[in-house]
Amino acid sequence: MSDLEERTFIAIKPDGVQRGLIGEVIKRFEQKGFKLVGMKMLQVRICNQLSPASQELLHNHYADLSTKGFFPSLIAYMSSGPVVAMVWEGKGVVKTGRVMLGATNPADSAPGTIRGDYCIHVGKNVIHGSDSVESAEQEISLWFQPSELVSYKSCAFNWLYE
Ligand code: IDP
Ligand code: MG
Repeated sequence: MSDLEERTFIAIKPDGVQRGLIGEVIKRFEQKGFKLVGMKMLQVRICNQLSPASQELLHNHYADLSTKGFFPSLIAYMSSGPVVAMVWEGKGVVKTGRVMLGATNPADSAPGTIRGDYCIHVGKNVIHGSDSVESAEQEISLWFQPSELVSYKSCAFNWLYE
């Protein structure tokens, strides 16, 4: 796979959806030049095993944090409303995506970043982004079926890349 086809998993968390930030997040990634190759809205429900998105998804997604004291509240937060799950593609999109998000704790996120501009508390930090190429691949396969992702050449490609 070409490095121009690097992919990352970005999710607008329930607070970001409720606060009307879906368009703002998409706008920032689009304007940067990254390409949207998958997107869906879903709600992870706590009690409904028939839901397309079960809590197991969140337990897998945040498996590395399962021993943290805030883990139960993190799962409750992520289940508290719809999320918008997306896959964005482009050169360096994992690392640059993290820079665009800002630090985990919005108190430390620089102005100009999404978390720096739109939130205050670490437990309501509006957006998720993969932290490495490996975790991106794992998260994308957790949240999306291969058939839900598209491959296409952007008409802006030659104006973005040398
Ligand atoms: P990240 O989202 O920047 O990758 P992680 O350390 O992977 O940060 O933590 C995942 C999510 O867990 C954070 O985005 C935040 O929503 C939540 N979280 C992390 N640390 C805390 C904390 O100390 N208190 C409450 N929630 C936290
Ligand atoms: Mg993380």
